[in-house]
Amino acid sequence: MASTNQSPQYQKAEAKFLAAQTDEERLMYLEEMIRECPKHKSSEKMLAQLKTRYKKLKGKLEKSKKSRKGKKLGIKKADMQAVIIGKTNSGKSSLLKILTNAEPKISEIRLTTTKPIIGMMNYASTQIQIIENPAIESDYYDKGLTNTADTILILINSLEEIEEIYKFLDKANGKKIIIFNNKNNFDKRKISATLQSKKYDFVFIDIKNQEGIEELKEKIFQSFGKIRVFTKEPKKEKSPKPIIMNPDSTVYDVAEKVLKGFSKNVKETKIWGPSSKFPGQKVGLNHKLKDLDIVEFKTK
Ligand SMILES: Nc1nc2c(ncn2[C@@H]2O[C@H](COP(=O)(O)OP(=O)(O)OP(=O)(O)O)[C@@H](O)[C@H]2O)c(=O)[nH]1
Ligand SMILES: [Mg+2]
Repeated sequence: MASTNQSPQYQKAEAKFLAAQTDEERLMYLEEMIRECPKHKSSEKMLAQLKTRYKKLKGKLEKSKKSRKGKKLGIKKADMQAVIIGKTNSGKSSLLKILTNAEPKISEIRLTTTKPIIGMMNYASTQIQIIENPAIESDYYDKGLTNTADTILILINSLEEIEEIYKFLDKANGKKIIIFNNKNNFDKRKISATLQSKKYDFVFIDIKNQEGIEELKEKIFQSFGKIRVFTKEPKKEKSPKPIIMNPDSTVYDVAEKVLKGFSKNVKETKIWGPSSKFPGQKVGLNHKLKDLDIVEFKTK
């Protein structure tokens, strides 16, 4: 593409084209070059070349866009998964950062988060996966992620946002928790009273002042409806980490899980905690457990 005898506008566009960093930019400047290229006989060949190049690049870009859209993000769903959704700038990344080990970019610039960001929250000796979904009003928002999450954390800065966000939840099955982040210093009492009267499950927080964060963590954990069971061996301390079970799980279920299918090897079971009549009570395999029970297995 010799640019001799071309107009200064064309030469400018060409210079920008050559300096471009991305294909999107290249495409934009190619378009400009085509526009600035003289349309007379002597430039015919050159114009044709430019157009071919433009078509090729455009095709390439469209293909990569499609494959990006169709590709699963490869997020491995944990036992307990919550997704944060909300409008841009509502504080989703700030919340993710305060709850988990993730280090998302936080900025007053709109649509800073352009792909889901995963964090892990340690709470009550359990690991909970929390994901920031990009803003609902953007192309980056991942509907599937919200639809499959166990719990949906709806982050808002004003009450009007609730209705707007609920429009995105027609196929979402998870538990919903409304989190009111008081960025604009509304009257906490009034907001809480309204949310309460509408029977929403909600938490009032102020990320900047770290208000309400512990209450929120507890609510998130409770939303999964799981119970924590510690196990122990005779004459030893209980396990530092509980195993996470569904409610109404029995001693048998726990034995199957920790002994990897060898519950038949259990000779005797003792329990401590909320489901026991007294500490160290001997129970059978079909005894139902409660949150924070400790189970001791004596095996053959
Ligand atoms: N004053 C105040 N500012 C906050 C609070 N929470 C977040 N911000 C600010 O609001 C801006 C946006 O916060 P982000 O956490 O990036 O918001 P986001 O929802 O992740 O936004 P996008 O990813 O861009 O859609 C940042 O400048 C934050 O510092 C808060 O409780 N109080
Ligand atoms: Mg963000």
